[in-house]
Amino acid sequence: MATRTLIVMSDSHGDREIVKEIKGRYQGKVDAIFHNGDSELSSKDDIWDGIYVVAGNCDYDSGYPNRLITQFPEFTVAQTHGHLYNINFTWDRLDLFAQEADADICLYGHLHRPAAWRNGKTVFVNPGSVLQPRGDINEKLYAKITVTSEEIKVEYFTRQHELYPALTEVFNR
Ligand SMILES: [Mn+2]
Repeated sequence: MATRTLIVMSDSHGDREIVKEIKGRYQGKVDAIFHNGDSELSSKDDIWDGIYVVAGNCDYDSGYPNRLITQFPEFTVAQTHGHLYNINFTWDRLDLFAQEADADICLYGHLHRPAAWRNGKTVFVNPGSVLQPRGDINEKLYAKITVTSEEIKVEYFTRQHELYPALTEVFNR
């Protein structure tokens, strides 16, 4: 299969400039760009042309979907913010969502903490927050996912687009 590259950001909380910058940097050069919610922007904003975006708990604009399933020729991506799946307390419901979508990759946000982990066939990815990091890793981050027939690689980048190598994870397909 062709190598597919996905860019994933989340929880930009009103910072339109960083969304615009990441979009400008990658659009046309990668296979897809995702925003996992809590942008706090209008769902009608033309910044969303070409970005898969879902609703967060801080998005009061009702124009955003709560979840998106995006089908690529070789794999399926399920995407949701996470608050509707109670992810502060349990992974069970998010896992069920991923299983029902038969997802190879499940994208979420909400926790503002970068994380890449696998359960069953699904690789779960939280890109962290591009504005408000929480937890041990005090860095504003977004994620790049590279999918080949052999592996799913998850890498994190700073707002200056520098690789944050300590967080790189590689999962066999
Ligand atoms: Mn948030």
